[in-house]
Amino acid sequence: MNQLFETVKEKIAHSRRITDSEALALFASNDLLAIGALAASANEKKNADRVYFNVNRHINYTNLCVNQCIFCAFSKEEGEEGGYTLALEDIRQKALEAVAAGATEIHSVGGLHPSLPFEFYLAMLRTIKEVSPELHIKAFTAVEIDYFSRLSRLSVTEVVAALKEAGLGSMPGGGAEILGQEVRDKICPEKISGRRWLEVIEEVHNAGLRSNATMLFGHLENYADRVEHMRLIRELQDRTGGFQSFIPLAFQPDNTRVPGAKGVGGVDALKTLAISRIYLDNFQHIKAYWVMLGLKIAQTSLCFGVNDLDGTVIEEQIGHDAGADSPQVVAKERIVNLIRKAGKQPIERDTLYNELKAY
Ligand code: V47
Ligand code: SF4
Repeated sequence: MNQLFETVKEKIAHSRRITDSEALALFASNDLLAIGALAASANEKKNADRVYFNVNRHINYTNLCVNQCIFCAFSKEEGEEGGYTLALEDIRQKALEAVAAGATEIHSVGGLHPSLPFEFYLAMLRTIKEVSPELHIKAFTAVEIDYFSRLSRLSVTEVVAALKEAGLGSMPGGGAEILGQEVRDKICPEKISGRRWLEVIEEVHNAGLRSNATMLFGHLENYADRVEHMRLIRELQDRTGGFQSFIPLAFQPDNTRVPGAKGVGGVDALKTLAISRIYLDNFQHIKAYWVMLGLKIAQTSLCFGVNDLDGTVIEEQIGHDAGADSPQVVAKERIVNLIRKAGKQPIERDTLYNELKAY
């Protein structure tokens, strides 16, 4: 085994973190199986053979957005064909369907709507809670929170307090993309800066809400950008401990404006998931979002350091608008089976990783 793998193995065994240059060297290596074995051992120490999933439903309340990120095939401008905004009654219906399907979580995000008032978002949360107070609402990215703060002229802390009061339970990890500004200037110039994303999340964690963190990879970024992104996330986790899981999102190129976009191959996907497990030593959970990865790579990633498969999802739009060929919904039994066939133990969890049922 070469020196790099020896060093990383030693570090994992002694719970010491790897450096940025070691992470970069792993990205530069083509020994996918060696990287995967290291990630699997790091995961084994934290999670043994437990693999988590939940039963959830997505509600994308609007696709109208004042930003125009070039990687996004979901958003529309006001007046453009295909634009929509759900009424509170539609949201109620979707929450009812979720409860009927046994969901414990609603995952809700949307575009930055040009004119809805802040009260709409509070009403949306209350509507879902009226359907079932037990449903956990994981909603709004740091990008939306920052937008609400400007819209309502309230501070981030005040916005979060109002949303919590109306029923918000935690936040998903979107909007992070690649935090380095040079890449952001190319792929999402109107979006809040990487620094602002980190600032908002820090305030959210300090207000007592947990969140996830994502990384959109496979567009215009290079390996150094990925490592820098993970370093910023690892440093924030050191300060707050408020992140639950890290989710590398494989870029889907269809209907986007990313020049020369080709999408992410299986090797890059598995390598990136594995390196994130090794590098992010202060994360308990690394999630493979099967919508973007496809079910086969998501399942395979369970042997490469991943310990979470997200959920049953239902009605995902962001990835499918950009050409994801994964199903719209996966039955709980299918997820359980995928995990079992990887030789792991399926655990149904709630959003905060309380174990609901071991299979
Ligand atoms: O922020 C947009 C990404 C994100 C594309 O926290 C794209 O549990 C791939 O954050 N190809 C939203 N990705 C989704 C998200 C998420 C998903 C699942 C679970 C959780 C969680 C969070 O989707 C956006 C953006 O980074 N995205 N367009 C695309 N063409
Ligand atoms: Fe709007 Fe989000 Fe799409 Fe960017 S990624 S255009 S902020 S919906």
